[in-house]
Amino acid sequence: MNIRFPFVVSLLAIALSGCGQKDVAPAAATSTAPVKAAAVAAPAAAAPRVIEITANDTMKFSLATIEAKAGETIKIVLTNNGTLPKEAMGHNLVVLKPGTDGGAFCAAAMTAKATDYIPESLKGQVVAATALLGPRKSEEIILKDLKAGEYPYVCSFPAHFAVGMKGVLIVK
Ligand SMILES: [Cu+2]
Repeated sequence: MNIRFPFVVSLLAIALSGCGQKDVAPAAATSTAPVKAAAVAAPAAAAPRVIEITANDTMKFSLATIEAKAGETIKIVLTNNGTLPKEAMGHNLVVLKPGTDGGAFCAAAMTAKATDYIPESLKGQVVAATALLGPRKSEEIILKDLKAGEYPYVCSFPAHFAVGMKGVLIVK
């Protein structure tokens, strides 16, 4: 474990930097606008569609299905509207790769409290995840240039998946 951990971290770092480069690429090709417009053109790169999802003390996401188009970029904003403390009723939103078994992921996550219930060994199955949110906290994730597929999403706080805190992002 002592030996493997830094290795895993450096692999993650490589994977993340790879994503970063990919993210930068598609943005540039839009503007050959006249001089006057150019001044305001820079921030106008297509804003992602925003999808608001709430969670609360009843352990359900407000949306169990999200639909998107292939190539689309979406921003998912998770808000925990509950009142119970994070240690008892934290919520996250973890988007998993198509074909991932959300139940198995969450079973492994139960013992991963130290990493906010994202098991190190299964990070390769995660497309994106919010932090674990306490009451009245909110966090967003951005999913760029989505590929077609069905992406399960879960709350990996212990037992929340079993109660039904899950959904699917369908990209066509
Ligand atoms: Cu939850």
